[in-house]
Amino acid sequence: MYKLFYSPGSAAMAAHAMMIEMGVEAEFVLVDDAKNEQKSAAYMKLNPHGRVPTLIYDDGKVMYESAAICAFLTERHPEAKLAPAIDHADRGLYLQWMAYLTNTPQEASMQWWHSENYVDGADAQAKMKAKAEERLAKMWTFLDGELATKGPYLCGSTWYACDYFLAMLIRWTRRMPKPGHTYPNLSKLVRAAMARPAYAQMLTDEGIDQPV
Ligand SMILES: N[C@@H](CCC(=O)N[C@@H](CS)C(=O)NCC(=O)O)C(=O)O
Repeated sequence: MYKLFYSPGSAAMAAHAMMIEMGVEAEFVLVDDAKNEQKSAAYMKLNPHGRVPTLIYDDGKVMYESAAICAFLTERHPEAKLAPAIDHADRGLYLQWMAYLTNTPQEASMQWWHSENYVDGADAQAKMKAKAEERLAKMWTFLDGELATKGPYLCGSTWYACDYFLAMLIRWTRRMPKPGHTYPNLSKLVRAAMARPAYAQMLTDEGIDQPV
C-alpha cells in the first residue's frame, strides 16, 4: 500500500499517472497548496522541504523527489514496463532523459514559476523569468527535434516513465509565450499521454486539464 502526497498539477503528476497505470494499491492524498498545506508542521515532518510529491511505502518509509519516485516505482513494478530493464539497449538513454528532464527543464520551469525563490526584487525576477522562457524555448526546440528524428517517444517507439515526466513538464509551460505543446512533436507526445487511460484519469482526479 502506497500513499502519494500531491497537489493538483504539481511535480506529483507523473508518479500519480504511473501508479494508476501500474494498478498498485494506493491512496492519493491532497496537499492543498492554495492553503499552503505543504508547509504545515505535519507535512514538513514527512518532507522537510515542504514540497510535493512525497511517497510513503512499506508501512511508513518516506521518500521525496519526483524523478526518484518515478524510478523507484518502475523498479518495484517491472511488469508495468515503464522503464527499460537494466540490460536493455534503451537503459542508458532512459536514464539520461530522466536526469535531464529533472535537472534542466524542470529547474528552468521552477525559475519561471518561483523566481522569488532565486533572486530578490521585481526587476531581477522579471529578468529571471524572461531568461527561463528563453532557455525553455531552446530546450523545447531541441526535444521536438529529438522526437521528430528518433521518436515518437524519448527512447523511440516505447513509452516509458520519462515520457510521462516530459508530458508533465510540458503542461507547466502552458502560460508561457511559447508553451511546449505548441511544438508539433511535443504536442503529439502530450496527445499520446492523454490517450493513456492512466494519464487521463490522473488529470480528472487532480481536477486539471492540459492543452495540446
Ligand atoms: N525537485 C522536487 C521539486 C518539488 C517541487 O518544487 N514541488 C512544488 C510543486 S510543483 C512544490 O511543492 N512547491 C511548493 C513550495 O515550494 O512551497 C521534485 O521534483 O520533487
